[in-house]
Amino acid sequence: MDSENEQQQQPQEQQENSNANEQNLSPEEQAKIKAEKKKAKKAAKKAAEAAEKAALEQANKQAENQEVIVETDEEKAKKEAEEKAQKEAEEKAKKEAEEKAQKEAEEKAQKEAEEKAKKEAEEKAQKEAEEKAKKEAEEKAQKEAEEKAKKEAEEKAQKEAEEKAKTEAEEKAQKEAEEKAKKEAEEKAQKEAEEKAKKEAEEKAQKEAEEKAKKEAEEKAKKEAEEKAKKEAEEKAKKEAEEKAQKEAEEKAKKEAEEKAQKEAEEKAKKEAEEKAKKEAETKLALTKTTVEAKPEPKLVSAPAPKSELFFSPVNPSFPTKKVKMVVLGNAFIGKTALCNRIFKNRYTEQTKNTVGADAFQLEFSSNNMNVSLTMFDTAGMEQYQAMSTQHVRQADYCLVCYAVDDERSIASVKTWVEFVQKNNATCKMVLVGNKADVEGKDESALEELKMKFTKVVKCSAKTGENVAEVLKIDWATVTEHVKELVQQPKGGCC
Ligand SMILES: Nc1nc2c(ncn2[C@@H]2O[C@H](COP(=O)(O)OP(=O)(O)OP(=O)(O)O)[C@@H](O)[C@H]2O)c(=O)[nH]1
Ligand SMILES: [Mg+2]
Repeated sequence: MDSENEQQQQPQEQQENSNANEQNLSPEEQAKIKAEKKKAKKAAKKAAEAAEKAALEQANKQAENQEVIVETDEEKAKKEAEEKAQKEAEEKAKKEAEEKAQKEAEEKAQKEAEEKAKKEAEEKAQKEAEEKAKKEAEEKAQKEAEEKAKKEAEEKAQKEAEEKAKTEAEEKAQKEAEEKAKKEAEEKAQKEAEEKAKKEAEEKAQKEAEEKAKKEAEEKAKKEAEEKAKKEAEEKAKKEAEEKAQKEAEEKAKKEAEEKAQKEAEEKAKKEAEEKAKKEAETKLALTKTTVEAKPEPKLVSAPAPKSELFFSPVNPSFPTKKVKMVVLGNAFIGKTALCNRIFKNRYTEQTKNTVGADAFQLEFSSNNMNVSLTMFDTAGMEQYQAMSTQHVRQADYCLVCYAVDDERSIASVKTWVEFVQKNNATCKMVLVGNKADVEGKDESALEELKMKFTKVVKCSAKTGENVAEVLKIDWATVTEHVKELVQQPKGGCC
């Protein structure tokens, strides 16, 4: 009985649960469940009908089997009771089968509906959860994006603010540095200006002091020089008077010698000219011969006096005659006298004496349709005799400025001799003669700048005679005949 109650109670609870569940469902879902239930009920009814049919068939079968049996009353009552019991049992079984089928159908339908509902609910829940999750994810992403954007914006703003601050700081620093530099430069400039002003003031003071001292020294020196000059002038006047007397005596003697030499030369030339016409054919041969003979002998000490034909053609009476005065200048011991001896006498002497005063050489020859009457003064190189050289230079048409190629001092003195000539006779022409070319020479670079002052530059050897003839190969026509008057000029040697 308890189990029966339980069985009756269970569907009721299930019904209640079902109703309760249905109440939670949507109207569509409830309609769906209802339709399912209807379907289950139909199926249960069908099952019950089938069971009833089967029980009926079985009872009919049993009745057929028992028809042949002769029944008694007892047996008949029993049989009816049994049939009744069986019928009741069958009805009960049928009812139970129907109930069970219905119950099972309902349970099945309920279960399926629940499962379906559950499934749908789960799907819905899942869908919702997914949507929610998706939504949340989107919201989150959006939020993150916003936060990121916000953060980036903040960072950007911060960065810009920092950069701005940095730029401002840099500008400020630069401005400060510039102002500082400007200030320092101004201070420096001011300082330098002050120092410069100070220095200039000091220099000015020093300069003034120096100028003052210099002026005082100059005044003192001037005073002393004046006194000295006065003294020297007195001494000089005295000396000059003495020298003048000596010079006049020398010139007189020299003039007499020159006149005598000139007279002799003229007579000699005249005689030679007369002989020349007669010996014309022989003269050429003789000249050639003489030239050959004239080749200097290194050891020739006292060669016979040569004729002027050694270097020049003889005078021609039909030619006009030009008188030329030449002066040989240069340091002592460079071979001036030796050179004159070679030119005028074709003679060379190893041992010579220093020239004292001056020696005169006379030579007449013809050149380019004119006769040249050449007087050459061989001056003394020694310093104490240079006063006389001054006089000769003043009257000269030509000067041979000589040096010895192996004598450095004589090379260095060429400049002084040139200045000496230019000072005393500005129009005088000059030939530069480097003697002793037979020996090894010294550096002559100092002469380079002077060479332009000479009409001719010759290197020769009085000793060997080499190139000596070149010295007097001059365009005599261009030489202005000397007409200068002897003008008394203040004395003073150059060297
Ligand atoms: N090797 C060489 N020696 C020479 C030459 N000419 C002159 N001498 C020598 O140089 C020395 C001086 O010669 P001088 O002719 O007396 O010299 P200077 O220039 O007339 O001297 P001062 O009369 O004192 O001015 C002598 O010993 C000569 O032998 C030359 O061409 N070659
Ligand atoms: Mg001499």
